[in-house]
Amino acid sequence: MATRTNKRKTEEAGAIPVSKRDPELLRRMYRMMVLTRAVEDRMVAMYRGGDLLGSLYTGHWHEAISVGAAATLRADDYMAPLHRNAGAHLWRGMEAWQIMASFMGKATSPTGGRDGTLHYGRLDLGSYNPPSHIPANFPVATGMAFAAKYRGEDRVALAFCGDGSTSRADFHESLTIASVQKLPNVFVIENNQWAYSTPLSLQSSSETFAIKAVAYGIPGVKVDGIDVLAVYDTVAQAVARARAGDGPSLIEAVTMRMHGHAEHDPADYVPRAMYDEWSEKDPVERFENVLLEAGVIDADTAKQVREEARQHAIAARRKALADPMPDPSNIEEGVYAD
Ligand SMILES: Cc1ncc(C[n+]2csc(CCOP(=O)(O)OP(=O)(O)O)c2C)c(N)n1
Repeated sequence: MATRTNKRKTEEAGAIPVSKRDPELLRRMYRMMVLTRAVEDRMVAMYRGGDLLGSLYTGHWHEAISVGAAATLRADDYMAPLHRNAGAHLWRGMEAWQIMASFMGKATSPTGGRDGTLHYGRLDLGSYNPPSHIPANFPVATGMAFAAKYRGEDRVALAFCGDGSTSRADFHESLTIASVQKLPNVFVIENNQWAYSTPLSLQSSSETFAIKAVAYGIPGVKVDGIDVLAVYDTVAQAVARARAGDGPSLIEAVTMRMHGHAEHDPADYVPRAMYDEWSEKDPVERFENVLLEAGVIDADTAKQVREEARQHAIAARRKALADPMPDPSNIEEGVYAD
């Protein structure tokens, strides 16, 4: 459920009954969440088996945020994701094997193997490559939104960042320029309790991250980040507001980082009790139960969707493994934009 942090009126997120929603959209969201989990689980095995270059960053327990938020966009909208958003990439049409090829530095990865392995994006899908410095994707999202407004297009730019990223100057600069220029931005903070080893108590003294919106004079909403329908409704409302020319919104979606910062990190600093508590709140399982209870899917369909996702991930690994590494003779090509 969403909690408003300023005085503007809004509908409660997740208030629309499942029976009143488009079943095709619900099933697609479910398939994408299951696929995201299957692809990332497979990639964890690939990391452990030595298939990948460098470390692996995953979005376990972020699936509802990535998929729920991306599902609100039109195909011609923009997205500026970060390292927890494989689900958002998959929703917009990125192939699972392309994500794997990126973490393997392959020539067929979206970057051609020319950038850091987690900096994959597809401009042809309106998805900007995550930058190394976080949240440097926020100023890029304001640039995208400014361009859309300047050209008289009703496109929206959705950007994601973590709780730790809110302590950086580019977060403040982006929200300032977006609010004073009334840019069509939607900023989603994925509050997963930790920024590497830094807990929330050392990150911010604000009651919530959403409340920071008050300083910029824009709506700020805190939403349950494991409830995909609550995320969808909250982001959809912000997208509609941005598209109508009413300016940006800030959304805090609360979840937990269920793996280490990356797979090399055993995350011994996270109290065991936190994992125990959050393991009961699996967003994929939760949505599956919602759909089962509402009769949108049955148990056989759920089993089939999970098995298809597993097979899809296995096939994606096979393709990425077989793909070539970059050709050293042309490695300097395509590095700079003309
Ligand atoms: C400016 C900058 N400082 C440090 C890093 C290294 N780094 C990458 S992700 C990360 C933690 C980010 O935490 P948060 O924003 O909460 O996102 P999360 O990883 O928890 O999703 C750090 C310290 C970086 N990429 N950029």
